[in-house]
Amino acid sequence: MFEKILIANRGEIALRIQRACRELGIRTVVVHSEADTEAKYVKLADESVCIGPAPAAASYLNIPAIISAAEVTDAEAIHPGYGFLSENADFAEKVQGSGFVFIGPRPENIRLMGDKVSAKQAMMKAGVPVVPGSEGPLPEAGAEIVKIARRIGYPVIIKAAGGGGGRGMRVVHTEAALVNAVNLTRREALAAFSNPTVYLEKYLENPRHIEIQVLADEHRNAVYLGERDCSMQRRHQKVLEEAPAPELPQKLREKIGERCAEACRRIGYRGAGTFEFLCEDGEFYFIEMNTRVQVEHPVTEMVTGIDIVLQQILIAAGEKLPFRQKDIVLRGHAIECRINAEDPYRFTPSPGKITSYHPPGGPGIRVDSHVYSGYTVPPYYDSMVGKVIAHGASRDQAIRRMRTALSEMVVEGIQTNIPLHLDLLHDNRFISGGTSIHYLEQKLADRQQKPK
Ligand code: MV4
Repeated sequence: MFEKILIANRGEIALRIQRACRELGIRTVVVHSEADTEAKYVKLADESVCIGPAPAAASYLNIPAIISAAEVTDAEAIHPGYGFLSENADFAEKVQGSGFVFIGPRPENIRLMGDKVSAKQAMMKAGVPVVPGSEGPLPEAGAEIVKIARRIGYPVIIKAAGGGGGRGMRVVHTEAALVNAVNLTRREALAAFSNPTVYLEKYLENPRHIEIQVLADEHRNAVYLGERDCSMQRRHQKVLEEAPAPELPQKLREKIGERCAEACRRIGYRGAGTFEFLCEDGEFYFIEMNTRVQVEHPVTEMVTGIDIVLQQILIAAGEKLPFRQKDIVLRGHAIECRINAEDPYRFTPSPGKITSYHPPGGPGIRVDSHVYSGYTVPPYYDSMVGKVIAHGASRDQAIRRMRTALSEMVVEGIQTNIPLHLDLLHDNRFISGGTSIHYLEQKLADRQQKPK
């Protein structure tokens, strides 16, 4: 096992990774920017190295500074967390090339999934159901593009191969608008991702966003840890996630989960990963794969009892998975509310000093947060200040526990989205379960029209 791991991230996930290291008796090095010097997890780490000024480009994305920090502190492995460099294949390669272990997938697998066209082709080959579409990059010739779209049927969506997470997409409803939309998306893709490659898919009008968590080791063992429903989102930012997905039949979960695990074996995947699907009318359609630990991993941990971050470390150390598929049983229901420092209905960021902080507790409640009374939320990074996770025997119990937790939670000095969460937790459509990816935005738009 490793003696020392460097954590190349900040905020709640830096603390989360540190806790897993402690459990394993591994010493920790935290790298941080000048804006995070006072963060609790920096003080809790065995060692810390300031790697640059506040802007992420100069610190958390500064590859030479991070590798130098690993060298001077004699760390053996680097955990990238989520965001920042976590899905940067060049970083993973440089980490390995400098003699450290990258706690994550092989660089070639990160690269494969980073290109959404090659990811989709690999998944098709591995037997994972994908959204019907161009089955590769769109050709140059307008007539060819028109043919493909006619075969698929309108509406279609044009996506950039270098995009993902909602960036570089355009919905097209008519043939008259098609070629123009493709050219526009190509130009935007070239500017944003230095890659003009685009592809086309059938546009699904009202899907849910369901993702499958997998773990795979170096020895071609792979398991799925069930799914998460992440449909409750605004502008591609997830707000509330849950596991399992409401109303998903066990047979379907097993079928799609097994396809994902098998795909991992096929491509020699290593580490934690997430297969993202759109689900409509009982069908799963693969869209993208994330090759990192995700923000919402705790809901899966709560229903499976498996520590995903700890498993990432064991896998990186070359160990075999300590369980098989039949050992993985989903128990009860878990919901996560992301707590953001922002205006709950205008969504403007609200950084600043937290003057008073009282996290909730009680049965089934977990809080993953790095903040404390007196902590100042810096304005330079994303606005998430923590996550509250509620577990219950049933979805109804998880919802009730979450309502109690959020109503007793105190965060003063900054604005948070806790009022929005409490509103959602009393929303009849949410309570019924199974709302689509458009539900929250529609609800917020309705609210704007007739304020309470
Ligand atoms: C789609 C889609 C409908 N049809 N693809 C947005 C994020 C990126 N991961 C893929 N996205 C979508 N792809 C087809 N063929 C609708 C979306 C989408 C979406 C997906 C997941 C979660 C939230 C979303 C919000 C708007 C659009």
